[in-house]
Amino acid sequence: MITLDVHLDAEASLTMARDVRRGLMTIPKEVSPKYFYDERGSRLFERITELDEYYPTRAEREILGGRSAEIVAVAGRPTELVELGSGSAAKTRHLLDAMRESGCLEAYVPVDISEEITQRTAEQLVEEYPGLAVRGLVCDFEHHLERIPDAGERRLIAFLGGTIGNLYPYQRRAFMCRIAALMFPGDHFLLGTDLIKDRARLEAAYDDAERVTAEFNKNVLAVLNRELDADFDLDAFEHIAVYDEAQERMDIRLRSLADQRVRLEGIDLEVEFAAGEELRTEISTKFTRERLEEVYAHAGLELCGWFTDAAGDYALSLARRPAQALPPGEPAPPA
Ligand code: AVJ
Repeated sequence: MITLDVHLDAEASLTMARDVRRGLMTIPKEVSPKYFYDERGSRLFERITELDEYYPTRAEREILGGRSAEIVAVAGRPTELVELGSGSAAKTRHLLDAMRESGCLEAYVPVDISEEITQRTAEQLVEEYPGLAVRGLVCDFEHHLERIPDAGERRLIAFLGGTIGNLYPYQRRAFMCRIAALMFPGDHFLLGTDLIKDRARLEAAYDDAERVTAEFNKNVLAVLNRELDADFDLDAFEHIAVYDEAQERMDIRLRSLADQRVRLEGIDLEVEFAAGEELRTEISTKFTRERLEEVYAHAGLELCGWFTDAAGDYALSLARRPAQALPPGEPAPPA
């Protein structure tokens, strides 16, 4: 009942080398947030999700816990749940439960970068959901979305957690178009997004009193030190989190506290930081319903469901391919 399709890039470390080199040579300097999540980074993120100031994880859990039955109904009782970035599938169970209760559940397709976690999750789920087929896909879904099997009758493709907020608009548009290209009539896309709110709450969520987010942010330098044999001094940088109202996103950076030179032995690169110079490590885009309607429309999709927590802090939205208007005289496609 379990199959696991592994498409891990043998060149992942080459990709990182190229990525980091490009990021450190551009102005302003940046590194991708995907390098936050080594073991320590993942543990720090877990702690972030439990902070008083960081509401998105709790808000998403509230929505999934309370409204999964409705989501499944609006999505047309999907037979298959495809989850991008499934991890341990902690929140997924709400959706799987709702699908089971409505009698439509047949398959779960977790898509994740970690083979170990995906295998473990698959084994647990076939025990918890007798008869469930699990077809896991281990890959970096930024690069291998097209490998997602299209066997399902009606699929719900879920991308939870608000990770889409990490993408720049041009990356987000490309990603959404590729999602749309995977969708057959009857398929739905379920997306988790944080919503625009007052600056004070947004900035507190990314600069908590316990300084866990600061540690999480600086951890990316520790990853570069280990993976690329670099000599970043974590104490020579300060955590910065500001809300950019014009761009509707949190802008998260590390500010150099002194003039300094850093050597990355592994990619034979030396970079200078002036005192006060900032290295961007992450953006986290915030949305409104109207903005999401635009995001979907650009990819040829339409918003067909909107679910928020009681406080209106976070949204799960459902999108589908609109019914195609046929040119006059054109026969209807086979059902
Ligand atoms: C996992 C990308 C959704 O943007 O809120 C949390 C990551 N960074 N605190 C977010 C994060 C700093 C988080 N996402």
